[in-house]
Amino acid sequence: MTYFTNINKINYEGPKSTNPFAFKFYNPNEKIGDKTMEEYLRFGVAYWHTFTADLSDPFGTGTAERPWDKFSGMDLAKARVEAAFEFFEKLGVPYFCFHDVDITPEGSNLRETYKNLDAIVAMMKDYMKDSKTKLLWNTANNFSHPRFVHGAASSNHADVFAYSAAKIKKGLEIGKELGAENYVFWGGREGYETLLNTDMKLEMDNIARLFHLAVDYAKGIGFDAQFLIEPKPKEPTSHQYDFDVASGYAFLQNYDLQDHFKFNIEANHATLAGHTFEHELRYARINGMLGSVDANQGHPLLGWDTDEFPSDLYSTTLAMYEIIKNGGLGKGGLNFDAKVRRGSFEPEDLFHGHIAGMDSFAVGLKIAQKLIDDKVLDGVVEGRYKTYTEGIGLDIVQGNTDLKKLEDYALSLSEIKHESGKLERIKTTFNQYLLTFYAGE
Ligand code: XUL
Ligand code: CO
Repeated sequence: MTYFTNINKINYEGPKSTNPFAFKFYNPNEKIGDKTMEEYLRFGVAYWHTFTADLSDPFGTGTAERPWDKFSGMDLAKARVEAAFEFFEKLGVPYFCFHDVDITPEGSNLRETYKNLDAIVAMMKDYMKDSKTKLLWNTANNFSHPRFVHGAASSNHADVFAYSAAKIKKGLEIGKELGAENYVFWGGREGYETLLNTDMKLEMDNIARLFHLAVDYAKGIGFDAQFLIEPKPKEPTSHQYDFDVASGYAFLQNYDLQDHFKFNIEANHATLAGHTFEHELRYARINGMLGSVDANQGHPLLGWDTDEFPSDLYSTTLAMYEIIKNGGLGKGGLNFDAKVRRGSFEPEDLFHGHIAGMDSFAVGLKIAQKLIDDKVLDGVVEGRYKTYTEGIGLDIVQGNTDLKKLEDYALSLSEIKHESGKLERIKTTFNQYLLTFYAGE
C-alpha cells in the first residue's frame, strides 16, 4: 500500500528551484573534500517523531493526520513499517533510528512485547533487503511506561532494574539482527526529582552496572555496534545524571566505561544544559568521544526540548565545522530527532521538515569546508596561541619547566603585551562566508 501518494522522489534541483519537494542544497553525490555529501552527512529519520508520534503536547491532544492511522494494534505497527520504507525511499535517506516501543505496541507482559517486536523486526529485515536505508541505531524506551516512574537502572526498585536489563538485552539482539551501526542509551528517567529521597551513589553505580552488563552481552553475541550515551541535563527529571558531555565523560571514566562508549550529541539538549551545540561537539571531539548527532534545534524563547527541525545555518555551520575536524562521524550520523510543529499536521509536512533539515546541514557542510580550506578560524587560533610555539611557552607545553624557572621568568618581565581578540572582526568574516556562499551559488 502507498501512503504518500502525491509525493514523488525528492531530488536535488539547486538553489533556484521553487519546487517545495526538492532539495535546494543537499546534493547527495556532490564531493566535499574527500567524501560525498551523503557520506559526510549520513542522515537518519527518527521513527518516533515521524511515524509514531501524534503531535500532542502537554496542553493538547494530537493533531497529526497520518494515512496509516486507520489501522490499530499490530496492523498499525505493520502499516507504519510500510509507510516508513516508502518515506525513506522518497527522501533518499541512508539511515533510520527507533526505540522498541516506536515500532510495536507493548504487550500485556514482556513475553508478549517480545513477540510483537519479533514480528515487526522480521518485517523490517525483509524491507531492508530491497532498501538502501540502514539502521543507524536502535534503543530501548525505558522511560515512558509507568513501571519506569522512578527510573530504569537508577530505579529504587530492583525489579525495574531487571526489567530494564531485559529490554536492553532484547534491544541488543534486535540491533544485531538488523545490522545497527550504533546502540543508544539516553538516560530517560535516569535522574532524580529531589536529593531528599535519593541515594545518588547507588543510582549512579547501578547505571554503570547495567552499562557493563550491556557491554559484556553485546560482546558475547558478537554485536559490534558503537555504544553511545546521549546527555541531557533535565526533562523529564529535574536533574539527569548524563547532564552534558563533560559530566558524562567523567562518569564513563569513573566507571571504566570510556573505551566502550562515545556520545550521541543532541543540539537541543546542549542548549538545555546552557551550552551551545558546537561546545558539546567540541568537548566530545577533542577527547575522541564524538560518536553521533541528534540533529535538531531548540527555540530560543522556550525553555524546553522543542525538538525542532534544524534551520539555523549559523548553528549547522559550526556543527559541521566540528564534524569535519573530527574526520566525519565514523559509524555515527545526523539523526533528525526532530518533530514538525503541532500546527504542521499534514503528512507532507514530514517531507518539508526533513528537506529543511537536510538542506540546512548541506549548507553548513559547504561553508564549514570552505572556512577550513581557507584556514579562516585555524589562522586566528594559531596566531592567538603563538607564544606557546617558542621560548617559555614551548617549555611549558613540552614539560621543560618548573615553578622556580617560571618565577625567574616572571620576575624578569617588565610588561606583558596583549593583542586584541578581534571578536567582532571574526564574526563579520564568518558572516561574509555565509553570505558569499549565497552569492556564489
Ligand atoms: C529525548 C531524546 C530521545 C533520545 C533517544 O529527549 O532525545 O528521543 O534521542 O531515546
Ligand atoms: Co535525542
